[in-house]
Amino acid sequence: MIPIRKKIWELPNINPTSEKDYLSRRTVLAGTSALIGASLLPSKKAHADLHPLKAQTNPNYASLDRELTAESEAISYNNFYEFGSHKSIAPAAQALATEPWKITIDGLVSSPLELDIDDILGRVSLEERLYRLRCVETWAMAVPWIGFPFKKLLDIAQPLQSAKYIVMETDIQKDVMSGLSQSWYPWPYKEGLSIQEADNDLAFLVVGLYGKKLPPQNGSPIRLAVPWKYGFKSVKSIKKFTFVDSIQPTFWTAVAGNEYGFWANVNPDVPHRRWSQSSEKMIGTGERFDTQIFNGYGDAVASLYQGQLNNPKYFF
Ligand SMILES: Nc1nc2c(c(=O)[nH]1)N[C@H]1C(S)=C(S)[C@@H](COP(=O)(O)O)O[C@H]1N2
Ligand SMILES: [Mo]
Repeated sequence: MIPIRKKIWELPNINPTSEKDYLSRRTVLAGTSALIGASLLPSKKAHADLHPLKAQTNPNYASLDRELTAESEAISYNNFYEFGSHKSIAPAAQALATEPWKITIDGLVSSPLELDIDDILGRVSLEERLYRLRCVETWAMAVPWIGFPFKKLLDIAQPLQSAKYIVMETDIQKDVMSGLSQSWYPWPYKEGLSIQEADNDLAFLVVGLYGKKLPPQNGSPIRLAVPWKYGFKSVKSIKKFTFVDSIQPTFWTAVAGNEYGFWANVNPDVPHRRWSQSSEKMIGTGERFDTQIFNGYGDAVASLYQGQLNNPKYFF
């Protein structure tokens, strides 16, 4: 990210820079003014308005190898470029309009749908899962998400046989997303998964965290969590799911395709072009862990990439 206001624990040992580091001086200046604008708002706002949301913990995802990240950290240290290319976007994100929230499901499906988020929530049951989150920038968190398996959305969407991939798009709200004025970025934020990945039990659509509804800065009202992949795959505030037959450009592959790939599976042995991925630093405690292949979720997902474990294309 922009190298200002970094705290010591944000600085990994091998000087990783940001997803946008190659951008021009003009870009950096614009990003800086967005930062100043956001930090004028009272930071307390980021913690206001959290509504309780209860769900049983899925016993398969009830424990982790590390302590959970403090809730106050998870909701105040965020990547959400629509609100600025720095980590303190939570105050600005409070302006995100999330009611009503219509979701479009289109492309290669038996019939296109527009559903209110509440219609979808009426057709699934929520559960809590403790997942690790590994950002490509080498910081990490451990978060108790509340949501439902992505495969439930596949049941609702009814993709055609010809559908092979899903494109997910974040909402566009020009009036409150100051980042959208940075027109060199390919808005809206987009990400993608193969249908097999979305059908894997680990792929999770999230509507809450720490026993509460998702706050805007974490991607309310609905975001993805795919913990075996780098954090940028876990797209926030999703408005649209489009089923397609081939891999489409994503936000980050369009911005810097030589540094960020479509597959983005975590692998400590495949470095980023500008830094090592061998270890990670926990937000809040600063504790450092060795990064694990598939972020430690290999038992669940390695079979999706059978015969490809030595192919770097799947790991950046
Ligand atoms: N729409 C949107 N989704 C996004 C991003 C973003 O900038 N915009 N950043 C991604 C990145 S790089 C990370 S690491 C995670 C961070 O999620 P968190 O803020 O809930 O920890 O969100 C991902 N989802
Ligand atoms: Mo990230």
